[in-house]
Amino acid sequence: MSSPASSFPRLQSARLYGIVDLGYCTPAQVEAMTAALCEGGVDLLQLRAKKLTLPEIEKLARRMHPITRDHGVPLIINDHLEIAASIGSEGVHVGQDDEAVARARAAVGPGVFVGKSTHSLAQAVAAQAEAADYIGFGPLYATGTKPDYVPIGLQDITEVHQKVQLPIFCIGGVNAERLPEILTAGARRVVVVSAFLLAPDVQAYVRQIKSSLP
Ligand code: 3NM
Repeated sequence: MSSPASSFPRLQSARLYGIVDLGYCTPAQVEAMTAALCEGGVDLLQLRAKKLTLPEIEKLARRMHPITRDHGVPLIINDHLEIAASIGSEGVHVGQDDEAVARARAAVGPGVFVGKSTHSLAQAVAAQAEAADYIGFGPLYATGTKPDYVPIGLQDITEVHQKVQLPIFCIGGVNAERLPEILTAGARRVVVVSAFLLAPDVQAYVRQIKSSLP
């Protein structure tokens, strides 16, 4: 039995998910990066800062939020439910080793969407049973952004879309060169991190990827 699909229309229509990852930019660059990603056309934007302290991350989130809000882009906080709750972000994202979806939802309250990372078909189906609002599915390719994970390849993309009715964002090594084969494999939504943040012209690169999505 499938759980009902996400009730957030903005997730249903979202195709391109960007992440401001502090592994690729400095805190001083966060506003400019946020603006470039939003202006290029990301539909969702996450803040991910694995090496900063909670107060540092909260400060960055508070600096990003007015920019994302001005562009109508939901801001999603990676891992830190308390920061999501305190700044009033539109979403929170949890990994397999983080809080269960129900606990995350209880912490952030209704109206805030909860996404979950999944790394196999079984985890994707389990996240749907847990009533996540969307899932990340990957890493499709080996990626320096999440170096300890074994890539899952493209072969399960069609099947995950048959089994899981939530918005599915394919992630891990996504870039403009690989996008055609990822879409041919059945993906409809993608997350792009390093390819965006390291692009010489971030806004133009985002626009290029966005224009290739369904
Ligand atoms: N999560 P890039 S892969 C943050 O599979 C993240 O859950 C993944 O970065 C997952 O676009 C990943 O630079 C890294 O490869 C994505």
